Amino acid sequence: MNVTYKNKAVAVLGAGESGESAALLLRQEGAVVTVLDTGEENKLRQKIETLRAHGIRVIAGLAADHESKHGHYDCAILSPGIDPAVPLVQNFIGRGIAMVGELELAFARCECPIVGITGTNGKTTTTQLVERMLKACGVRTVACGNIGPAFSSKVGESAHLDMVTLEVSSFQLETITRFRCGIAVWLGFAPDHLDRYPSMDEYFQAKVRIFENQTEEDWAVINFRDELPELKARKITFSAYVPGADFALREGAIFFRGERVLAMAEVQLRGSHNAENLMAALGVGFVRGLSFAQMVPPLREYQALPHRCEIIRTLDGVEYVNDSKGTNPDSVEKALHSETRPVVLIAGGKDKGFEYDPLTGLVAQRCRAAVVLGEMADRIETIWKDRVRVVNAGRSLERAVALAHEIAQPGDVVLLSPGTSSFDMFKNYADRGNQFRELVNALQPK
Ligand code: UMA
Repeated sequence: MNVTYKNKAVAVLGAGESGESAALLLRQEGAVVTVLDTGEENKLRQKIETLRAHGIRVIAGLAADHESKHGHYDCAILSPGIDPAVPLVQNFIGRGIAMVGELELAFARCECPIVGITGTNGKTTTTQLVERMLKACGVRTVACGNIGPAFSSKVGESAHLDMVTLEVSSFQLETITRFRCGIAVWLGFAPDHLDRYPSMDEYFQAKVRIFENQTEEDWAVINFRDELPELKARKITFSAYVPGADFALREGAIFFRGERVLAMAEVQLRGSHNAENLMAALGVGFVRGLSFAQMVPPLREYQALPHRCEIIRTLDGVEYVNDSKGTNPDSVEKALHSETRPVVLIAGGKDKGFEYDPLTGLVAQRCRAAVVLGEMADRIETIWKDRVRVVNAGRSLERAVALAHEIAQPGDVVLLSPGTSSFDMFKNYADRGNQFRELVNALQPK
């Protein structure tokens, strides 16, 4: 650990999971900590009480904005959930106050190697697969980072760990300086977060920083299909879609350099995208010197997380699947590719700047109908209506479920895979998925 903040005046920007964890960590080190959050004070009540109980000042709402212009601080810590372009951040930068990202703050204190896992989709599933596999093989580790809890809330344990299993988002990578992964996992890349990045390239440039500080001693476990810059680290490649990688998917099984390792029929996960998540986890274990015989049992037992192609029930011969975590078009594509039966797709939500045109061909090919929902319903209807039957549920998930129930035939799958975020109608993707599950479970047989 190099920089100490003892007796320094530190502003922590954001009172979310990262900000709260960073503030508590700094307080323990004897810093004088102020958390600034321009959100409404009444929404932060619980956080404010927790932080103040630890001797941390909290300034919320407009007062935080004012403080960011005039308060005297030695440095500021930035939460990844805050777009650096906002005034709260720019006011500090404009005054020449050093800005440190929460990931970098924690990294500087980490006393064991890190396996960092990034990619547009699959991060959380793969982070959980890796954590479970390493633990079952006797490797002391804990999962944290974008998956939650924040890295800075767990880094204090790192002296007693063999490895930290860290889910890393592009937002967290934007502000790194020395952050380095002993093993960096690149799951894949697709359009996302276009409400934060002006272009796909800027999103890519942020994400690819996970390799920035690696050396020849390190490892990169990467998706064979993606064009990546020259890497210093040694590489292990995987692909469920194209031949030639170290890990391949053939006849429904995962092979490593020709050796048959794991049949997809043996695991609880479905689809080629999950085969790649499993390959990435196996790649991490391989570079850690674990044997496939050790790795396979825990991977077999892993249950898919809620809202990720979660099977809810079968009614009148129709299976209902909740893929509410499908918050970008790439995840819808993967969910549709996982299905072999006709699909009644429920899609749409908040306008994050996505184009649904690239999905039109696949939807026309795989779907009996599309039920469109939320802020983007009309736009998606216009794009798809000439190629597939589209019914518009407006802003009612209840209506969407009823329409899908009416349309679906025995042998079909009703799939909620919205392809964008949920914030137009719901608290978050989990709220959307839970409401969907309740509505489906309340359906009566036809
Ligand atoms: N805020 C301000 N002023 C502003 C803008 C925001 O004060 O101008 C405040 C907000 O009021 C809020 C806080 O900043 O209180 C941001 O809170 P947050 O929960 O959005 O952000 P973090 O605490 O940094 O949470 C982040 C990740 N969220 C995002 O990156 C958006 C969490 O992942 C992660 O668990 C957490 O760090 C711990 O490291 C969530 C996420 O959605 C699941 N991640 C994105 C994704 O997976 O797609 C990247």
